Amino acid sequence: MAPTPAAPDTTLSAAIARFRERGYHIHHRLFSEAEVAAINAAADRVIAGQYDKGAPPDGVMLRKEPVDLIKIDNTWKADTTMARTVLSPALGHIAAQLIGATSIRMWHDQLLDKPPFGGRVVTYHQDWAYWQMIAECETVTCWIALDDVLPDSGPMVFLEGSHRLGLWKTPVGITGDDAQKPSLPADFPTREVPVIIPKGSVSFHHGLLLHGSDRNFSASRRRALVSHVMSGACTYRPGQEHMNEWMMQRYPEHPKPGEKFHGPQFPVMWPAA
Ligand SMILES: O=C(O)CCC(=O)C(=O)O
Repeated sequence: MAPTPAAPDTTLSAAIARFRERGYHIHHRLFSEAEVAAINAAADRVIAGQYDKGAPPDGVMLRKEPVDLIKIDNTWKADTTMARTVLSPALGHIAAQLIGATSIRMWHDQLLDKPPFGGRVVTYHQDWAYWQMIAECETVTCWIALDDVLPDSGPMVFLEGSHRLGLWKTPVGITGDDAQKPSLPADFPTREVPVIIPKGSVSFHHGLLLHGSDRNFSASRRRALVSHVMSGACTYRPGQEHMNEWMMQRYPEHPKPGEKFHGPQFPVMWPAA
């Protein structure tokens, strides 16, 4: 019998201070070539509407004509390989260390597929601005590259350090409107950091970090599987529409206002069971 592959060493040290300063952390090749191949095969099945868990994902946006951006939410409900990936303790452990949390829960996942010479501009935004039903900004986005990300394939671009400026104006959807690009205070030290990483690597960013991405101008697909996670201490605050608001109500066990998130919509990722 083949030996079980050793779990990756996900203990961080200096990276935590850099994350606080810059708002992001890049972890190279957390997933192997074989794992990425299996995830991509699973992603194609989910895009084709084949769900090995017998249930659909929570949200499906398939752009066929013209081929644009594919965005599927909560693939973990639909597919075993996707679930194993986005709920992995390795992601949870790294996220926990970055935000100083003792436990991590899934918020929601997202499969993003920008086709060759396609996709669309994702306007600069802060993830937590869309997640105001989480009362505390203790969230991390774990963005798993499923293809080598190239300078012209529409990489995410971070405005380094911008998470320290607090909550910005929420852009009006994914419009591609460059006028919505935030102009930070002139004396604020920042730079644009494109996330050019090989497949299997994971980029982690803070819920307040401003980031966006351009269209895919390359001949390759640019796929990513994103695990949006939160501290296990985060509490539910009603008032903003969100997919998770409707979905969690389907389960008898879900948080009431002011309670910590719990129930099947928000699985624990760390500590590992
Ligand atoms: O993949 C992209 O281009 C944008 C992703 C993003 O905004 C996010 O995962 O927070």
